Amino acid sequence: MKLNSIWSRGKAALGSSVLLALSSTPAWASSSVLKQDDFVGISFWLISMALIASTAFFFLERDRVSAKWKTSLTVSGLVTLIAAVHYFYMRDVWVATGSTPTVFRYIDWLITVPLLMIEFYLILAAIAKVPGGVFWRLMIGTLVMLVGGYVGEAGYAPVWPAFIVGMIGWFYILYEIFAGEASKINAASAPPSVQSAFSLMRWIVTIGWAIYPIGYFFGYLTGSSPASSAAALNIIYNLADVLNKIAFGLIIWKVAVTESEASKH
Ligand SMILES: *C/C=C(C)/C=C/C=C(C)/C=C/C1=C(C)CCCC1(C)C
Repeated sequence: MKLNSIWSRGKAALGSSVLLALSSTPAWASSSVLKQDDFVGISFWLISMALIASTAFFFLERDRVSAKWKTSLTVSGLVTLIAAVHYFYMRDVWVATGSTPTVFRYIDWLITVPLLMIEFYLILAAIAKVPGGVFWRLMIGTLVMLVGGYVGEAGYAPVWPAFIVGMIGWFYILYEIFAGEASKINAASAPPSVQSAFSLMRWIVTIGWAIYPIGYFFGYLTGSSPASSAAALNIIYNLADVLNKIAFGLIIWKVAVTESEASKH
């Protein structure tokens, strides 16, 4: 057997055992069973499966793309893997208590949103020389956005000022990818397939990401109690994550495959 195929079989076996371990229900949760009409709970379930399947897909598809695109697919798979683990936990909490601890969404975001930002840097770095400043500006914008949102939602700061700080962080990211250095590098040196991926990705960051501050707005800034809108908000956030994590990853997968095929000819 070739070393290569031993390696890939080993990887597949490792992958499936990790997934099995992650998806088994812990003993303490056995008393809370998902009800047939609990649509929020069902959406947590469905999306955790979609996240797991996407993770396997992105990791396995690494074999198909050329070396410089592999890191992008690894990062896409890590995003969906980390989110899946949070979804399993959030689903259990929801089924047991009927509420979603905000803190778990934010822990998820704190890890996955910087990774999504790194994807912009990586797809440009695969085709051009990109200064480190692009990377750091995207990171700083992300942190300001999330820390602002968290201190507001968790009650450490008044909700309005915290929201505004968070919005400034997000606008800073939008500036960087629409008009800043990242966008200029893309316009100047990216081949058409990278440019179209870059443009789709930035629309996701504009429209797909807008769902979260809209949720914050209706949950905290209109005077309605967050508890009464919890079910609707959770379903909205869950669907948003399908777009912002899985579809985002698929766009990167597409450009990685297209560019790898092109470089073979
Ligand atoms: C996979 C998870 C993603 C892509 C989460 C994204 C979260 C945001 C874009 C949150 C944005 C917020 C603001 C722009 C203002 C303050 C409140 C936040 C944190 C909800």
